[in-house]
Amino acid sequence: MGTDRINPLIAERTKNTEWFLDARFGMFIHWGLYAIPARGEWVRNNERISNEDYQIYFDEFEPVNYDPGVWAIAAKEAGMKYAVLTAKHHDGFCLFDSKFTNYKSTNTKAGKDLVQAFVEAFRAEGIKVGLYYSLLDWHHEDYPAYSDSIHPMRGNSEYKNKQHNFEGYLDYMHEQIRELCMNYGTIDIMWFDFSYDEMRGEKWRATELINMVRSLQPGIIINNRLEASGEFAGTIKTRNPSVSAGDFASPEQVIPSKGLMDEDGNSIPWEANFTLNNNWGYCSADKSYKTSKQIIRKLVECVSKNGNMLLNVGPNAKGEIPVESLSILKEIGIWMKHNSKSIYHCEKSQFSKPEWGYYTQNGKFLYAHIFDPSIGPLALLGLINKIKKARLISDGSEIKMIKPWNTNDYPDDAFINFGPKGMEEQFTFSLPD
Ligand code: FHN
Repeated sequence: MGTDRINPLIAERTKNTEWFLDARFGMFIHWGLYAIPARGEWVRNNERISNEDYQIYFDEFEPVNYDPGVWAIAAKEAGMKYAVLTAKHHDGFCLFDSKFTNYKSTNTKAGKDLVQAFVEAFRAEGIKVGLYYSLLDWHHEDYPAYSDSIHPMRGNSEYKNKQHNFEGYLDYMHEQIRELCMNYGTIDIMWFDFSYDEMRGEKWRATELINMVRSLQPGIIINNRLEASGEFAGTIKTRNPSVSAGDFASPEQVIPSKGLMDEDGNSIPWEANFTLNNNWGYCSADKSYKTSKQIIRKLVECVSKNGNMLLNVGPNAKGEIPVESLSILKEIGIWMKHNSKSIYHCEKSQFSKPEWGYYTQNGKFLYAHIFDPSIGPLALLGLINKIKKARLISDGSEIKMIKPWNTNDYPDDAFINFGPKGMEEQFTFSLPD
């Protein structure tokens, strides 16, 4: 599938999005020191933990069971085509051997560059690799301390009375991103997080940063969060886009109702990121996991609207993906084994959304995803003369196309009579060339 149906300005600027739009499904991995307190990745902020108290987790960090090969196989078997790991989250802890800080995994009992192990393991399974880098940094002394106002802590309250040199922090940030672009081979995605209030775009020296990233990694794609933030993560400026507008929008925990278009109505690449429970980072008490069926429906809905899904796992302090997450990924993988051709390389259909579910389409193949189990014979409004044949995706069996007995009642309708299976099926319709 080409990017010709994607915003021409974005397609022109980064032809790199084609694999991304075909891949449709990726793994997000939030992992770091916060896995030890096991109360989510914002624990340091939420509980106003002091440097001294948070240092305990640095001193303890020893993921004895860290094996990114296990993570990669779980992602592959779930049908995920790319993975994004937090190289540095807001707490400032670096999972990579940066020469600009001592606050890094190689100085902990982990004793290794966790990013290096991640990229090697996932590439070995044929999965593209992305790195998440937090613009916020609660550890770095030159990141502005937060104000005791309505905003959640952006910096470290212990530095509140300290003069900080924000340009110095930006130099640090840019140099670390240079390290990530130079030291780990081909990086397919750079996932920045997040801009806020007045802190966006050139406040991060974004043009300089993006030009550097693209010069070192010409094939990379970059999300929109150097300019956008949570509430605006679903936007990319495309008329006279700035260099740092990003290559894809990044709505969080929601699916845009109509997909995402730019000011001219052209579709823009987007990727909705979701947690499996309610936490990005490991949270031992949070057992509110979504079901595999809920995830699959979200994935289908994303693709039906020209979007991707980035589904998160939060490994624990030992380096293990929680068993509940593994179980859900396995179930998704079983569905993907039979139905992935209705996901990969697919996009929004030329036909309007049916009331019983979603269409996805790949060229002359139209895929019907039936989510409303209550309906009887399936009426395909206005498709009767457009479908050559129909098959059940899971086993390829033929679905007889039966014209309604009284076509006066349903002009141009085609009914597909459910067999005993009846519900929750996916159908392939091959359309005439
Ligand atoms: O604050 C982060 C959060 O911890 C997590 O990384 C999400 C993932 O999209 N991004 C920010 C919230 O928007």
